[in-house]
Amino acid sequence: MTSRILTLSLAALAAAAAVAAEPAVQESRYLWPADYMADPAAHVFDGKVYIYTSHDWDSPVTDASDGAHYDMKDYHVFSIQGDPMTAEVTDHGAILSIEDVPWVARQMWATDVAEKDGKYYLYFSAKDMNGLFRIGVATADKPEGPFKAMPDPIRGSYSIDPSVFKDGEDYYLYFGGLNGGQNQRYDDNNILREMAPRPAKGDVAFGPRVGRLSADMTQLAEPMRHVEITDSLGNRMLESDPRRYFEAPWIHKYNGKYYLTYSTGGSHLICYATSDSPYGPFVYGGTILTPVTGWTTHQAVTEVDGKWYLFYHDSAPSGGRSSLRSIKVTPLTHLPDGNIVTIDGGKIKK
Ligand code: FUB
Repeated sequence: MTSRILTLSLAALAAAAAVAAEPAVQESRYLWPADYMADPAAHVFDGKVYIYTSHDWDSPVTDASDGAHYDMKDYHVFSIQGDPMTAEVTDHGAILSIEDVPWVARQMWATDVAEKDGKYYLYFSAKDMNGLFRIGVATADKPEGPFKAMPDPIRGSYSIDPSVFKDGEDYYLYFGGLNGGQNQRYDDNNILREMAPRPAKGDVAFGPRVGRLSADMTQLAEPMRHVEITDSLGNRMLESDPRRYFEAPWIHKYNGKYYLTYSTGGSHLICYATSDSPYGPFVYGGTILTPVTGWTTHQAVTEVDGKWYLFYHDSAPSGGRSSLRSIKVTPLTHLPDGNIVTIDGGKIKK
């Protein structure tokens, strides 16, 4: 009993220390001030950085209870040749819209793209006719599209925020977001639950899910698994922990380690956790980005010409309207011990 109390209080101290780390105020760049774009996913294809985004607009939908005000209808792509902080940004326009996908009813949320054998696969999350988020795939011969959607979503897929990580010959699909993102509605066997409340404060938090993609990139080759995230003492993160997973999984590899970065939702942080396996378990490492202006925070961590960058969004240009976000980039630093320097998200205090 005593050792459990000690473990719990050590975990609480570690949580407080990690959240309180002093952030670095550093240069950042809005990439496309002409329009509201969100959820950037950035990759280098053919020597250029391609940034795939969801597209915010001034929708009349104001119901925030399940995220309905994130009422997006299409995806866009931008490219940069050279330094992401200074080089010209090219707008390639809309690459996939609701009317192009027969199974989609509304809310085209976050997306990501992977390349295999000269073909490009766009993974996207949107609601079907039953109001359930599913993950779809669209294909193209060029990174800037045009993309053509498969007629149906990935078999058995659910929830939001797909991101794909290539590891050798294998591609892994990560996804999952709580609340409006519906992750909590699916059990360990990926079965939809009728009654599915969020875990209680003292329960283990939900993590993202992962599954290896099939050779043709359009289905999962294995059942989706829960990704576990622990603190540095090996304890699974609890729902009450401000560092626990909420949405926006993204994997990058650095010095042989897998880094999972994610949003913590209501505590508005981008955090990271590391592992020796793409399946985890991942051990919490720290905060990458402190809160930005606006409710959501969502990131991609990408290496460009030997330097690392954080692509993200905030709602400062729209005066803090959470569903009108703008994409940004800033340099990201891995320290020699593998930790990542915390960046100040610059939340505007009202
Ligand atoms: O853009 C809609 C949702 O907001 C995304 O899917 C989440 O990651 C959050 O950014």
